[in-house]
Amino acid sequence: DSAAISRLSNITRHLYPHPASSSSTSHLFEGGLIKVSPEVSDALSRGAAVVALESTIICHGMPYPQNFKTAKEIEAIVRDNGAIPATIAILDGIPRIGLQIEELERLAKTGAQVRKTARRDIAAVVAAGVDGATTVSATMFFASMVAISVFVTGGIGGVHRHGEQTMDISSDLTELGKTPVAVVSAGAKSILDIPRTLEYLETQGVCVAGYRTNEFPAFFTETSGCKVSCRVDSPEDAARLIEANTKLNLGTGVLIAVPIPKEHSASGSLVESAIQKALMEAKEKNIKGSAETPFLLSRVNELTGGASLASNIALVKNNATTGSRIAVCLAQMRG
Ligand code: PSU
Ligand code: MN
Repeated sequence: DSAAISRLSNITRHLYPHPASSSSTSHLFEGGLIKVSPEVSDALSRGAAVVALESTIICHGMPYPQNFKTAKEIEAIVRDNGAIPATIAILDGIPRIGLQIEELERLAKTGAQVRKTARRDIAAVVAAGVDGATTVSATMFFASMVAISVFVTGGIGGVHRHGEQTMDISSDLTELGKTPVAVVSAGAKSILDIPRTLEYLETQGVCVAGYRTNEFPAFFTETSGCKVSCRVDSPEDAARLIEANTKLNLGTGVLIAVPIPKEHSASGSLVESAIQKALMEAKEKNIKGSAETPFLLSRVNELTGGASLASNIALVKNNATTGSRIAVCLAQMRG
């Protein structure tokens, strides 16, 4: 409705004070190129806590029906902690912020047939009028467009092993370098080169904060052996960090790294040997580029007999709880 559009235009005007970008951004909404659900739009206009959620994790990160069940549970956790969930995806060529349950189900059921959509794919998916499952980079882009400050996911992409030769570096890292959204994740999987991922984030000027830890977590396990440069110990601490980043107009994202709860951490050696095997298979089958991460995720899950999927689901839920609390603190702070 037009009231919602004008509220969103105000938000985007505030975000992009430059007149040229303000008119072109609000035109996006008026032209119907982006649709924000009424609930999310209302929460944003009230300054209430909103948490963005991605859709690649649904379509490419987990099998059906666990992906659908998890997506619903995550939205429920966000609500239980006082925030409004905003799952982001592209449906029939329209970027959507906040989905109905039937739309979540459609994405979950169609799974890997839905095009994985990183930043570089957004224009092509919109132009083709098809569905797209947004990765961390694309989800950050859309979240930032409507001024959502907190985004919860499982793990981020990073520098792939041998990335110094292949140059396979996830656009999640460059997006963190230029888009002011706080991403709450359990670190990065050891399918990646974690030390180089952290180096790259440093180059991009991204603040990486350990949540109640001094170490960067490795998704399935609490530690990666790599230290983080900053630590927060509560949702308030994290919100203060995000607010400082915003007020200073640094323009960069913040990565809040929340270790998997001890009771859910998978055996490090079990996962590591599965990763080694999956990496070898990917090489043999010549699986590269954007297909590599989904392939590795599903092979590691198969090879660990589902243990890694259970850990994956548990850590996303834990991140949803922490991320929602951070979003609520931030909304109160901005009150
Ligand atoms: N890591 C995970 N689970 C995931 C992803 C990464 O543990 O679902 C997804 C996220 O959407 C992330 C994307 O943004 O994979 C990164 O893909 P690539 O490595 O192709 O950039
Ligand atoms: Mn890649």
